[in-house]
Amino acid sequence: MLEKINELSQEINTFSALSNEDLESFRLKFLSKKGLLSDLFEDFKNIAPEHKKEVGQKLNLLKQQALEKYNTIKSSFLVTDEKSEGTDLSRSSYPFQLGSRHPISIVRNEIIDIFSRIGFIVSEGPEIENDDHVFTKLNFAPEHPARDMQDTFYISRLSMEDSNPEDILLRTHTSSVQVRVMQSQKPPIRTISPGRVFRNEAISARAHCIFHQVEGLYIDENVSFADLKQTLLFFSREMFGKDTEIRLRPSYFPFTEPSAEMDVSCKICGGKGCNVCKYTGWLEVLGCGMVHPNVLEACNIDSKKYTGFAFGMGIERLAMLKYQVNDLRLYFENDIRFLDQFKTAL
Ligand code: 2NM
Repeated sequence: MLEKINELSQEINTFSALSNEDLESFRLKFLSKKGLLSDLFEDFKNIAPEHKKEVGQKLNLLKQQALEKYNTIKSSFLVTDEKSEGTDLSRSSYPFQLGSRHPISIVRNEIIDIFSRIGFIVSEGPEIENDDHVFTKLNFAPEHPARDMQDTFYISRLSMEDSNPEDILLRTHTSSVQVRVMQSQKPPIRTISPGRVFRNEAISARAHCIFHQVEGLYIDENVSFADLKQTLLFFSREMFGKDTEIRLRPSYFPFTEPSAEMDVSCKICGGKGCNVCKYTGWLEVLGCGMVHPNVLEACNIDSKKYTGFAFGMGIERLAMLKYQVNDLRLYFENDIRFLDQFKTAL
């Protein structure tokens, strides 16, 4: 009996388990009701009384040894299980690399924020549009050069000679969103539509075939050019600082009459002239005007009763002015060295 106990003690001592199954067979072999220790305790009843003390002690020690082994291995398995469950092994190690918002998103959010404070609501629409929403309802003449394949990306064009309301194309401005708003809502309308637009341009430091716009639209009774000017002055001072001045120069757009382009006083040199404003003291920021009656009528809004103003600006251009970025392509390359510089921005 003592020999058997010694033998098992050695086996228990050298036992190691790689898996829960290994550990379970250990339990079955030694500690279960039909296990070896149970057998030994059964045999113990037949031991001669003079040996009972010694054998009993050894047998109890053996049982203790087996239980300790079992519990130690079991708890080591539990710890590793818990650890690996809560640990993302694909995660990069310390220090964490924090991301940052893209400058285009920062400026877009800032524009949305400013206009939402004076009651403008964001509206969105599809990037893949038709001729009707992008050109015809916006008072573009049938032969307008913007409809040319040289300027617009067509997905399908039914007739190569004439534009067709069913032609499918990538929107060249987000005014198409505002056509949808005018068609589906009654004035008063106060909305801005930020989004991506597409033009068939050769890519350079100053031009890209994809860029971002925010367009604004305000339609109600008695909306005047003075309302447009005050709205744009408010926007410019929120965006560029409270000392900012604006000026409007006459311009032309098919969808507005009269039309204008707006400059803001250069905040880099305070209007004295520098290389950012090309020594003029002014920076061109956006286009605007009173919505053309033809546009209102095309969208089923009574142009005798209602008037409206609209404006449109390029987000890339505003971000260039704000952060003095001199190459548009930087916005699209996602070079970490460029993006990292906006970490402290909103
Ligand atoms: C601009 C300049 C002037 C404009 C017009 C409209 C609409 F849909 F109401 F007719 N939305 N945006 C507009 C007017 C856009 O971008 C330079």
